[in-house]
Amino acid sequence: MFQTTLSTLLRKRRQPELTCAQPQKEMKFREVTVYLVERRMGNSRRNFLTSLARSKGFCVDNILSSKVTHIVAEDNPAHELWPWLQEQDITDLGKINVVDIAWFTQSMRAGRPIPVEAQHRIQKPSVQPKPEAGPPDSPWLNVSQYACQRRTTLNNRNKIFTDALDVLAENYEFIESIGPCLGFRRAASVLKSLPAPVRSIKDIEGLPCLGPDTMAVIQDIFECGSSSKVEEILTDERYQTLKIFTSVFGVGPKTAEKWYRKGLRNLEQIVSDSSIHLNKMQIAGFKYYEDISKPVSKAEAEAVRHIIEEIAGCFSPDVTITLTGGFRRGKEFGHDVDFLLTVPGPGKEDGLLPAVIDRLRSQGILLYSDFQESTFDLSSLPCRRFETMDHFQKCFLIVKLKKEQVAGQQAEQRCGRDWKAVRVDLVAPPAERYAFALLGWSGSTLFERDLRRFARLERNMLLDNHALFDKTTNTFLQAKTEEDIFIHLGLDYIEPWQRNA
Ligand code: DCT
Ligand code: MG
Repeated sequence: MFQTTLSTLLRKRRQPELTCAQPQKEMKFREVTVYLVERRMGNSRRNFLTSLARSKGFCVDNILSSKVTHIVAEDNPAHELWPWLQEQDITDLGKINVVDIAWFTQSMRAGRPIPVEAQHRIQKPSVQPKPEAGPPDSPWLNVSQYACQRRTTLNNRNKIFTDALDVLAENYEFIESIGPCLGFRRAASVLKSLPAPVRSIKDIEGLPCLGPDTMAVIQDIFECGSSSKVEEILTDERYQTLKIFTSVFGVGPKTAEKWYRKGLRNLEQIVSDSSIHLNKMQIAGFKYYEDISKPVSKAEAEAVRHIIEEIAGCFSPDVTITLTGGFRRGKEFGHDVDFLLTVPGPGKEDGLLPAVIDRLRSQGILLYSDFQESTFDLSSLPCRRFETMDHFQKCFLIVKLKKEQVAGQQAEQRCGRDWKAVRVDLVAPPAERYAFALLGWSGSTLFERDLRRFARLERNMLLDNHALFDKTTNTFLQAKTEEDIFIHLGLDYIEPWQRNA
């Protein structure tokens, strides 16, 4: 019944790489000629990526000439790449797209060259970084301790370290040891923001949030290829069991620990133990475990959006629906789909979510719902605690998504079913609170936490999902857009796809 085992919950090992590139065969996309920059990428990876692209009909040239339309580089900071490109003496370099590997991998996934967007470009630096600032050997200068002052894309160049630190953080989360958990999360987040892989311990000396425990883990990985502390946790029965238990919707560390202490070790034992009383959320969590423990794809999220749009449109033609959470940050997969629903005009959102829920039910596609009425009251704001859920009208749902509704998916039969259960969160803030709600629900959790911390410690302001309050002047600061909030905080605007802290 529970097919998701620990091995699928834990990260997969990298596949071995090919050593010699396939020759060019059929060219499907004549308007695109790719050149892969070997420096930092390495010869074998370059060969592997060349073969991959050619097998998909892309033209990949081994020589950098003005015939090339896309120069693709991996782990090359702009201030290193651009001087090198300029030395290559190519005519019309300015007309060539200089892009990060993310453009390449997304194109491979799409099976066609995707349009180049701002986040793909490796911009020519306008000023060279000053070598005299910062620790002498560290290539990264002025990295902020606040995630909201760092740009963190999904292109994590230090996965080997951040995966290890995330295991340590998670292990502390299971024992509800908040301090050390946050310490490792912050360290991982700093490494995720770096524009290139860490090559030696010297590279990261002087960076914020990297305490002695973190440095020891990184040192271990440099010396032995892995951290013995992390390996120990990964093979620990307690960690493995808590990881499986907390993967069930509605099961947090406290409940998981309670079951573990009872001697229970797998999900079958939980459902067959008559002394265990499951709440409504957990019953749904077990019932739909096979589906909702699997990632939700972007195409599935879009299909859910269509359903909600159609239904909400019956409530009011003016309703707007915004995809938030990880998908707004550019993720291809998430554990759920988060939407913000708003209707212009004061109080116009009243009754919106109950109407949506009723209609999902009458269509026979509502598998679970937990509706929370709005308790929003501006006079009780802003709230000091980050962990507190916001007070907007919201609901946590499980809906039945028909495979035929998902773009690119056949109505295949899987386990005798043509549908998949998907977790969906809907939030309906008043329209005038939209910017704050959007910023709060876009995440990531650590980015949000640091925005609030920055507001409090650096600006004497209180920020939450409802409002921004200036304690110096005792006033609420108004905002129509996320940009307005960043301006109030005196922060450079960080795009959603740069908030993957
Ligand atoms: N959030 C928040 N307060 C909380 C929990 C979450 O403000 N107590 C924000 C941060 C992220 C956003 O809401 C959506 O939450 P999740 O769906 O849990 O996160 P996600 O980034 O969308 O992750 P996933 O892609 O796995 O769904
Ligand atoms: Mg989400």
